[in-house]
Amino acid sequence: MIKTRAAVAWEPGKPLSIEEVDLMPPQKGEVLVRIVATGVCHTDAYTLSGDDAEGVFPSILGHEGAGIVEAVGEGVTSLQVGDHVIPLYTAECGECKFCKSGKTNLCQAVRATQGKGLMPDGTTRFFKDGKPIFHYMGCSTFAERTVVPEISLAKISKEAPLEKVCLLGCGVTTGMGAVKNTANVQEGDTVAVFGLGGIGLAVIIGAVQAKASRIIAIDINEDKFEIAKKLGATDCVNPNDYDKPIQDVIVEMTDGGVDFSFECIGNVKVMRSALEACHKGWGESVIIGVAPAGAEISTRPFQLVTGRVWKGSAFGGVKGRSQLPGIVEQYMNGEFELDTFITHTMGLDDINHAFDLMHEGKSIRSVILY
Ligand code: NAD
Ligand code: AHE
Ligand code: ZN
Ligand code: ZN
Repeated sequence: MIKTRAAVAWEPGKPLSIEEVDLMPPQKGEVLVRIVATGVCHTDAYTLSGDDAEGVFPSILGHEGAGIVEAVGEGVTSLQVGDHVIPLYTAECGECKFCKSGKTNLCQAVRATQGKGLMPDGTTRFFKDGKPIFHYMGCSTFAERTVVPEISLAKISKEAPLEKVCLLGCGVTTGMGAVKNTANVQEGDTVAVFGLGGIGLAVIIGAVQAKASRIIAIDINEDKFEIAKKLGATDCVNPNDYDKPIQDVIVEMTDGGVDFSFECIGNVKVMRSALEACHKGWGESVIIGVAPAGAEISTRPFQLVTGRVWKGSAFGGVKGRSQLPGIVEQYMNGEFELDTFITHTMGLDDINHAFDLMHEGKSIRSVILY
């Protein structure tokens, strides 16, 4: 066993506990990674809250990290000690029906065990006093050292700053990818973005890259508007300023609705607004936000009959092993920035403060530096 520092989620709704845990060496097809930095995403807070249908406890959360390979298990051929990597919650085996389909990034090779907090062989690598601690989304980046399947690691340039590109492990890739891969926004299209956290702001970057003519940024926290405008939002709207539904406001602003909308909150009522803010005949709405267990979406079927399209996007439709290294290169070439997202940095001991800042609406991303 190796010792590692980790933030353990012992039970839902309780602060994380920073402690030393035991970590088994990587087994067949697995890799030991020293995490250098990790972002804190709203999905970590969602699972910690107890709202996640797949939430299991005790577990080590975190899925937006970057690190360095320290050891490889038997049979690992694509990675070696010293490689720089980003853990993937959407693996890419290249061999399953999903990978081969050319239609989706949702590799299923390890998804079933991953959703139960287990490694592909059905056991855990983390222990405390001999008792297993569950993994999270196949990543568990809130541990200084973690074990991850080989197919759940993207090998990236050693030149890339890990304390920044960790954000490409989830939030920024998700938002930009949803615009490019899921929606395929074109020059001149109009876009509405609901929720201006790390995901919504990355949607704005993607929409600017796609040369959208109008980017309407929507949030109930007006503190988010300055960054949204800096990144390229053309209009900022607070739904609380109106006494009619926000979809009616957007439809009026855009001569019938936007070409594309993105829900980046995880609120099923806002998902409906985002769909109904789309233009009759062709408007498409992409759900990115993750809603609590049991929540359901609804709208009048007439909304779809009359040409609006409802879609969803996971990890921005990006295939992690084959495409993420290229996205890291794009960042290195200055095609987009990450600094604006990083409003706070802190050590692992202060990780609960990162959750507080998120809940208070004061941060975009807190990055934990080990
Ligand atoms: P965040 O908490 O940083 O941002 C959410 C934003 O939504 C905040 O600015 C908040 O003020 C705003 N908001 C809340 N309620 C609102 C309302 N009623 N109307 C307008 N704005 C409202 O969260 P994040 O890290 O950006 O994540 C956003 C969502 O995306 C979460 O649900 C997260 O779980 C999900 N997510 C999904 C994927 C995916 O692959 N599908 C990836 C990452 C995150
Ligand atoms: N466990 C949840 C589902 C959570 C979810 O939808 N996760 C997104 C990524 S969020 C990253 O911050 C995702 O990629 N989903 C596809 C997948 O295969 O999980 C539940 O409802 O059970
Ligand atoms: Zn995330
Ligand atoms: Zn696969």
